[in-house]
Amino acid sequence: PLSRSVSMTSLSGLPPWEDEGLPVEDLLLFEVAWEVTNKVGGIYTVIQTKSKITVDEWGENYFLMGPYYEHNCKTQVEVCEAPNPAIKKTMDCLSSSGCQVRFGRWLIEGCPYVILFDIGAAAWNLDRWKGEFWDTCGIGLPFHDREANDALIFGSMVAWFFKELTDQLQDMPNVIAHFHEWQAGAGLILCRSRKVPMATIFTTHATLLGRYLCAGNVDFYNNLDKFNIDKEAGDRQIYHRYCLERAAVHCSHVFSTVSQITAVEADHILHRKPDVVTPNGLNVKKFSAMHEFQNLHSTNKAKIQEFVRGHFYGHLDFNLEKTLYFFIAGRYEFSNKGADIFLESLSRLNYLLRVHKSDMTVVVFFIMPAKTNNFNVETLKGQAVRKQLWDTAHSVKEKFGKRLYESLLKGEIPDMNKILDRDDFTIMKRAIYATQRHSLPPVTTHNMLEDSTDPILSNVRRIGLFNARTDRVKIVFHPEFLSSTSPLLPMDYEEFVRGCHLGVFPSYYEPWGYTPGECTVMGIPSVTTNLSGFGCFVEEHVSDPAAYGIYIVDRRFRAADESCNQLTHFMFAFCQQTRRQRIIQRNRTERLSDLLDWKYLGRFYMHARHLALSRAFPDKFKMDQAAPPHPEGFRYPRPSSVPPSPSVSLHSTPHHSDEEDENEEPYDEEEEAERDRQNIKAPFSLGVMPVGKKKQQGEYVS
Ligand code: G6P
Ligand code: 1S3
Repeated sequence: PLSRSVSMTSLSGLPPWEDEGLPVEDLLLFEVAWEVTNKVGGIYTVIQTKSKITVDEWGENYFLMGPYYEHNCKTQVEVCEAPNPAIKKTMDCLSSSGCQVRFGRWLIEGCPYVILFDIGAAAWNLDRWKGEFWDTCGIGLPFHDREANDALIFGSMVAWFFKELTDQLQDMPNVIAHFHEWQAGAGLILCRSRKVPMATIFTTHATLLGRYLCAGNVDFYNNLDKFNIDKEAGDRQIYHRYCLERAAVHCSHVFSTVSQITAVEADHILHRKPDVVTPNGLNVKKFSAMHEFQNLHSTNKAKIQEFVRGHFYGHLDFNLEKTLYFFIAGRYEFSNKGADIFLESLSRLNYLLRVHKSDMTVVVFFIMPAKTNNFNVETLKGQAVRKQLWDTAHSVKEKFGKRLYESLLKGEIPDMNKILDRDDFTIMKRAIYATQRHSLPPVTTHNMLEDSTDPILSNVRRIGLFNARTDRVKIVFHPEFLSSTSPLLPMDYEEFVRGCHLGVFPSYYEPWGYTPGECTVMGIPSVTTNLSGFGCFVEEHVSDPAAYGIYIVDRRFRAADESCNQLTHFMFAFCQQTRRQRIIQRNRTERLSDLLDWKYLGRFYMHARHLALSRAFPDKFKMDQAAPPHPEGFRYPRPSSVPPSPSVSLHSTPHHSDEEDENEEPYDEEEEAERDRQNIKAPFSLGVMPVGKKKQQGEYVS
C-alpha cells in the first residue's frame, strides 16, 4: 500500500487538508523543540496543549524530542522501552556510541512518547560537531555562547538519530519532522545537508532579531524593510544564532510562523515568506454548567481579597466590594510586553478615577519574575497581622456566642452593652493597634536584588504610584511566578487569573501571546494589541471584540502617547461597568473559547504536514499547492443584544443601569448564547473541523 500515490487534491471542493486525512499508519511524526518537558516560555504551552489532538490523530506514531534534564524527567516522564523496534534500535546505536537517550511517556494529556537527549553527557563531542557544522554550512559558534553550543549538541544528536532511523526504515514508513524555533534548527540543517530522506517543517515563534530590536526602543514595524540585518545581528553579538535560524528557515520544506504579523516580520528579517501560518490554540475544557466558571471567579477572587486585606492592612479604607483586580504576567521583557505603557496608563487612570470621585479602587498585580532575595518582611508581616485579626475576631465571636446562648437558655435577651467584658475590648484594641503602620503598603512583595535599576520600580517612582490612601490605583509587584504553596498568595496561575477581573497585555513585540487567550478560555476579559498575533487574529475573526471582553489597543498606527490614552480609556470604561455588566461580559468572553481550541486550529498543523510531504516525496504525496492555507472571511458577529455601535458595546447590556443590580431579574444569558450560536456557524465556518470528525460535503461555509 505504501507505493500507492496519495492524492491530496480536494475532489469535493473542501480545503484539501480537511477532505482527506493522511495515512498516518504509514508515517512517523516527530516534533523537536527545546521546550519538550522543559518549560522556558510559550513554546512549552504550544506543545503541551496540542499534544492531545496530535495523539488522537497519530496515536503510537507520534514522538516528541527534547533535551534531557534529570529533574524534568523525574517529575514529568514515565520512562519505558520504545515499542517501535526501529526507534529502539536507533537509540541503542546512539547509546553504544556514548550518547544517552531516554524514552518514555510525557505525563500530560494524551501521554505522548518523548525521546530525550542528554546534552551534558554528549558535550565531549562539541568541538568535533562544531567543526562538522562549520564544514556543512559555514556557521561558527563562539565558545562563550552556552545556549548556542547546547543547541548544536542537541541538533547533532537529533540529526544522527534521524540518519540512523531512516537508514533502517528504508522509506517505510516515511518520516515527518517538525522543528520549533532556532534552538532546534541545527538538527534540521544537518539532516538536510546529509540528505536524510524526511519531510521537514520549521516553525518560528519569534525571530531572534525581532525580539532584540524591539527590546531596544526601535520603531520596528515602520522600519522592517530598512534594517541592515547582518549589522544589527552583529552589533548585538547574535550573528551566529541569526545565521543558524535563517539557515533552518531556508532548509525546511515548509516554513511556518504562529501569526500573520510574524509572517511579515519573517519575510523581512529571515527573507522567506512562510508557507503556512499555524496559530496557537489551547486545550479548551468546557464546563457542563455555564455558571461554573463564574463561581470559580467568585471563589478565587475571595482568595485574592484575603491577600489584599493583609497587604493593605491599616490602609483598608477602600471597599473590597468595589475593588477590581487587574494584572499583567509573563516573561520580564519590560517594553516588549508593554509594561511601560501599562504603568503610564495606570497613572492616567488613577488621575481619572480621582477627578471623577469614583468609588472604585483598582489593585494591579505585576507577575513578572525578576532577581530577588525572597519575600520582604513588610509583606510577610501584612499577612501575619491579617491572621492575628482573624484569630482575635474568631475568639471574641466564640465568647460572644457562648454568653448569648447561656442567656437565651435562661429565657433572657442579654444586655448588649455588657455581653463583652473589659478583657475582650482590651484584646480587640491591641489587635487594632497592631494594624498601625508608619509606612505605605509596599509596592513589591520581595526584596529586589536590583531595586534601584529595576524598570518597573523605576517607573513606579517616576509616576509616584506608591499605594497612598488617596490613590485609586494600587500596585503590587510580585516578581516571581505564582505557586499554590506560597505563604503569601497561595494560588496557582490559573486560579489567580480566574479570580481577577481584567488581564492587561499591551505588548509591543508578541508573535502570538498566550496570556490573553488563556484569559478568554477562562471567561476573563483582557487587553491585547494589534501588534500581537493573538490580537490580530481576534481582530480578523471577531466583530466588536470589546463586546466579548477583548480590548485591542492600537500600537501600530498610533504614537505611544495615544496608545496610552486608548488603554486608559479602556480601563476607565471597564471600571464604570456595574457588576451585572461584568458578569454578562464574562459570559460572552467565555463563548469565544471555541475559536481558540486546538480542535480547530490543529488543522493548520495538519496542512503544514501535508504540504511538507508533498514537497519531500512528490512522487508519493501529491497536493494542490495553490490550495488556500488560510481561513478567510469568517467573523464572529457582535453578540445579538449589543447595540450596533462598537463605542456603546463597552456598556452593552440590555438594561443599562449604574446601580449594582445583581438582584434584578437577570436577562437570559443562555438565550443570548443560543441565539448567537445559531448565527455563528463557527468555528466550522473557519474552514476547520474538529479532528477525527469528517465533514459532510456542502457543510463548508466559505
Ligand atoms: C460571579 C458569581 C457572582 C458574583 C460575581 C462577582 O459571577 O457567580 O455570584 O457576584 O462573580 O463579580 P465581580 O465582577 O464583582 O467580581
Ligand atoms: C514566544 O514566546 P515569547 O513569550 O517569548 O512563543 C510563544 C508561543 O508561540 C508566543 O505566544 C509568544 O508571543 C512568543 O514570545
